[in-house]
Amino acid sequence: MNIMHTLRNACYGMLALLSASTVAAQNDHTPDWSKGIVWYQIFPERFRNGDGSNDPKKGDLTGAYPFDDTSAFQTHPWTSDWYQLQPYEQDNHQNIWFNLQRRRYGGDIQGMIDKLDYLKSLGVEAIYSTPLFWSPSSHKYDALLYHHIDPTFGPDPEGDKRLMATENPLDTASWVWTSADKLALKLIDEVHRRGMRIIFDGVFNHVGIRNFAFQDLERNQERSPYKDWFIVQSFRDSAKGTPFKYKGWFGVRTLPEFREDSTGIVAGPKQYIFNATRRWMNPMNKGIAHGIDGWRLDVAYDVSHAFWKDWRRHVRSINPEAYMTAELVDPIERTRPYLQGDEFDATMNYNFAFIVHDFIVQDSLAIKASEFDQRLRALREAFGNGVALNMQNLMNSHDATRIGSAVANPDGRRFGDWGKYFNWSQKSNNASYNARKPTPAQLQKQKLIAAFQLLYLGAPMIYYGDEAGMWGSNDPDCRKPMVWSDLRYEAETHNPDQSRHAPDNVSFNAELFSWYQRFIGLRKKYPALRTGSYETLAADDAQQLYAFSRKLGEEEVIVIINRGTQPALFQHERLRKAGFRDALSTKALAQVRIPAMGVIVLANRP
Ligand SMILES: [Ca+2]
Ligand SMILES: [Ca+2]
Repeated sequence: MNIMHTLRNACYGMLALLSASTVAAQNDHTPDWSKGIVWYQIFPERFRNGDGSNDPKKGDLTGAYPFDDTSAFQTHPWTSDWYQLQPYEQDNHQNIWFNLQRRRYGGDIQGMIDKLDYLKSLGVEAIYSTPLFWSPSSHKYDALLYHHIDPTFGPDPEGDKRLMATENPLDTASWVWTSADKLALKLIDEVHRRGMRIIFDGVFNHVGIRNFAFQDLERNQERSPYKDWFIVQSFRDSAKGTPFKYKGWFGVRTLPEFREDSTGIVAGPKQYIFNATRRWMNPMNKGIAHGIDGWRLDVAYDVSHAFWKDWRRHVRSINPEAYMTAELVDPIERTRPYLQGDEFDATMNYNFAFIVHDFIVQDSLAIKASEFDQRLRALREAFGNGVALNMQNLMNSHDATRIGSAVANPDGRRFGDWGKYFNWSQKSNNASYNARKPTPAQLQKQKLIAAFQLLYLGAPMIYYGDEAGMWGSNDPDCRKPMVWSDLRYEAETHNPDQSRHAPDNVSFNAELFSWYQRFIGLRKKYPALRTGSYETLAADDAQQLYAFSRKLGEEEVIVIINRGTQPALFQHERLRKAGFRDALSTKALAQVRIPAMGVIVLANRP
């Protein structure tokens, strides 16, 4: 949601320096199962339409930007040209950016279940799904509630709505299990049956205007049982002449924010959040084996530490191995208070993305290998080894330009200048941004980045479709429908203004997929890459060559990245002993020559 990110960025400067130099707890408070695991982020509305009968109808959009639930509407054709306005869209006479936000492609939970074997074949070990709870938007960060899956993600939307209407949300005994809820439980079981894990997105700071509590408050004002839940500035009172006024997240009135006091989110919404948390972690009291494995917490910086500490205790009391990762886009010192052991196990590691972007995406502005090494080290050592192994090392997400487009736009803004980069990398804000298909040379950069991400210390997270060769500028273009090998796509030929360009062929990139698969495979083959130690072997500014070693017991893996424009030679005394071989070809090597923009992996066992 672009406006929020702009606003949020403006507020960063005002955030208090909570803990300038608190020493991180070195005791490991993180789960073991999630150390070094391979994550995959799914945006459900755009992943796979597994059930054409449940697709959202016009009324399901009510309350969501751009607030048009009267113009013509239909499920948008999955394989159509992204920037092309379809006839039903042309009817409303609005531009592409209005219509992109209004589109629904019909992705759902059946689609996720149908593609678990695809994820398994890629080597994915854990899934982070953006919100699944009932909400009118495509992204679902504006929830009606937290205790039901969106009915349009399940098999019987209208039946589910009738069932939910029988509940009193304050009385958990009245909560039903809808058909969409049950399909989500099936998804969890199918994930677990394949030896994988899944976490849900907890958006606990604010809700949408169709939220049950907010709607009741809107209607009943001071008489509402929810009158304390939100930040009400004045109630509607004709005698006093006051309107109903409340605080929305960053001033956005359609996202009412929960009230907090010194103990965190106040008692009413806190209890509701705790009840919903338990519901998805131990559904129907069937046991935690049938529940989600953890949570990703949206805008964690906008909820007080007191709440997160209580919430973590609650989560860990249900499942002592649960994983909690925070959305934080802050420098190390401001991130530290969240990772001391009593709040989160990790963050979405945007700081990792910033460093890799500076070294590999940028060309003339690229940092030196030595700076790359220093910044990685500072980040890796900031929060203790348990956290480092758990950090979600991502390159992009639903809130950032795709890596396939980042590599097609070097030497613009620095990714680390989050707010500026955020706007600059949106085609809607920056007509000169290159949102076209990356060239083979640009794709080679993505490959080098992916290899590094998949071999580095931490838990790499792939954003859906990066492995398939998808491209797109920042939101909304980073949320295109997934490119599948069993679907035939129209070429992209439309510019946002509906003028045309030469066709960009859209199809599943099997070669790129196997590149990702190959490096994930190495990660599985060599436990040193998952949980081993880390040592820099070379940070050569002249050649822009970077090499590191991962060791676990007797096993050692050496990774050499040549970010330079010329082939490079790598020599190191370590190579004289121990019979290192190329880990991919298992050939013995007389000398280690790395092609420009290439990577070599050596291992001391086959
Ligand atoms: Ca559907
Ligand atoms: Ca808040």
